[in-house]
Amino acid sequence: MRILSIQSAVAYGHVGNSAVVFPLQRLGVDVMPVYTVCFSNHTGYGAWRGPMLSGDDVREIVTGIEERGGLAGVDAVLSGYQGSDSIGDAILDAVARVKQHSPDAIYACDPVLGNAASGCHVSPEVQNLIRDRVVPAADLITPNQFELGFLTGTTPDTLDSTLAAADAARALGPSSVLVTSVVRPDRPADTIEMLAVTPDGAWLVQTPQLPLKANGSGDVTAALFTAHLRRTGDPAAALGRTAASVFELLERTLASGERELQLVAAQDSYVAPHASFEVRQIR
Ligand code: PXL
Repeated sequence: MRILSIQSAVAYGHVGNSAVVFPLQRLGVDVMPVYTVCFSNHTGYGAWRGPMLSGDDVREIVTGIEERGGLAGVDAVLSGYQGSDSIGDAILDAVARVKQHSPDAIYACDPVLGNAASGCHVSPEVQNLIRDRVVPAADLITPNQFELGFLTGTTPDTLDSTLAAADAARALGPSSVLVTSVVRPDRPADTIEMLAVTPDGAWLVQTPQLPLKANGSGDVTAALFTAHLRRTGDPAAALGRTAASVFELLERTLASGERELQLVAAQDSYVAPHASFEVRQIR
């Protein structure tokens, strides 16, 4: 399997491509990382150093890959946090070119906008670009519940309203939606759920909610689900495997006391997680 992944690079810690490349490689995926920023560390620290690339820089790199024949045989294009609207345009351009060379490729878009706790943390231009142009071009999107609400102009807060919002998001273009955080009022204490909705049905998985918020965990979730769904075509299997791997990664990170994801130490959890969570088909 081959994935073109257009995301951030950080030297210290793990977000964007610096979070997803290793887990994907550990699963045997041939990843072509294209970087959108080259930062010292993620922005969660409030200070960082290093350059942002422009949309033209990203286009140049994708053109170079194309000239080597590297856009053929691509199974998926993956994108995450977009710091500027010129990057969004370059990603859309890359998706179109990959689909010319690889008609079966899917575009998996993590519509990174923010979260319920801290609100939106991308500019209004990027918010509009993602909602109006990027999401409609995607085959799979992986919003959290807050992002799902923004995309659909709704406030999903129960299982029914989250399912309805996922259907509304699918009406925008993407055939599949993974809601990476479902927090419904009637859930058991200290649990969190993920919901996958595809043309074939809807599936829910519940895991313990660990007391930590690690930057990059959403990036790993999106990448693993994309790879497993593309490889197996089985949403329930992809959901269960992703939940188990990410839970173990977070559990190990929590135990370490470190702020950054324990991405390398958790390497076996991508291939053969010990954890196993029931995946329930709800439609
Ligand atoms: O996890 C998304 C992400 C991507 N890129 C950069 C980030 C973050 C989250 O903090 O700082 C540069």
